[in-house]
Amino acid sequence: MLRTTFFTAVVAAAMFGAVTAQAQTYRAEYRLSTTLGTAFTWGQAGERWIELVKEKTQGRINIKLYSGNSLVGGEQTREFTAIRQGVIDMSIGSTINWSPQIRELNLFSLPFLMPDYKAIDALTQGEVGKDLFAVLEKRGDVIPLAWGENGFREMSNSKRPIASPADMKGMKFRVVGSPLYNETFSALGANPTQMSWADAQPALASGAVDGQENPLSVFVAAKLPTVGQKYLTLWHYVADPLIFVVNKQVWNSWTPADREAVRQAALQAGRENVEKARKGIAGNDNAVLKQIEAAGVTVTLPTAAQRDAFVQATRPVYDKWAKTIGADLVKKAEAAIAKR
Ligand code: X2X
Repeated sequence: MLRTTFFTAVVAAAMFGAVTAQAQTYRAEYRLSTTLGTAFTWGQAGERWIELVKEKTQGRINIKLYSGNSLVGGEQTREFTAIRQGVIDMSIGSTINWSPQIRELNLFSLPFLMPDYKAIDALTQGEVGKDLFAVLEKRGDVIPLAWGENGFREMSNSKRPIASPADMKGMKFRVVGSPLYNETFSALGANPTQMSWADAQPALASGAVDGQENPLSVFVAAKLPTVGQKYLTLWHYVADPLIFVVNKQVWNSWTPADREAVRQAALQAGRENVEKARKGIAGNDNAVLKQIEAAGVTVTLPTAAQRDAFVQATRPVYDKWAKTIGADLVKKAEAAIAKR
């Protein structure tokens, strides 16, 4: 009798201890940041990651989505710093938005580095992807888990069809807040202005800027033809992969089994996100383009010679930034793309 009571007490104490330990380390809710919301594939990837984590951890890890970079007042280029500082626990972020803090991520913004989807995959799914994850973990204090995709960035404007750098002369473009974009658009003869996505939409609507560049899926979901973006040039000059990350301290507060569950959830949500981001755009499936043309947009597909004029005009910017990114990393990326 006495022994049984003692045993029960020990078990109870152990169980209670486990519960308190969990209560101390696991928060009731974790904050996941994205730039675009659930009307876009990017925000939908956030919802999916949350759902899969909940399922795979039997509800131990609950996450809330903060889209529009609302935890940093919409300032998407400050997101990475906020993850590092623990203001944001998890994120699905764009390589463009994090490149002011992690210079190697400018790789994907080198003009005309990646000619097609296979080239993106050759980087993200190969050695280059691993190298970038190592950089993020070492210098960024985050745990990178999986790749997603925003897409190839195409240029639109309200003024005229663009088939050459000369057509861009003096045109005002909203660009993302990475200095490489300013230099690229200046090299093309345009007049770039850096602003957040939150500021870009009213600026396009009021005509404060003439054009912008974003993936076709964003162009459609943000209804850019309704704010006068009537000319679209398919030049595929850069593409921005997305990266699923968790703040290092938050990661370390979870059990190894839960970490693995979060990783598997990210990998699955990432794969689904890439597939969704390419749907209607890749290969012969051009449903998205048809939808854009139906909205009265004039679509320009530059010829090889026309495309080459954009490549030549931006080559000095490429060469300059290759040094900033790291000559070895850029060479490795070029070799992986050549072999794809
Ligand atoms: O701001 C943009 O253009 C967007 C939404 O594509 C990014 O966050 C990079």
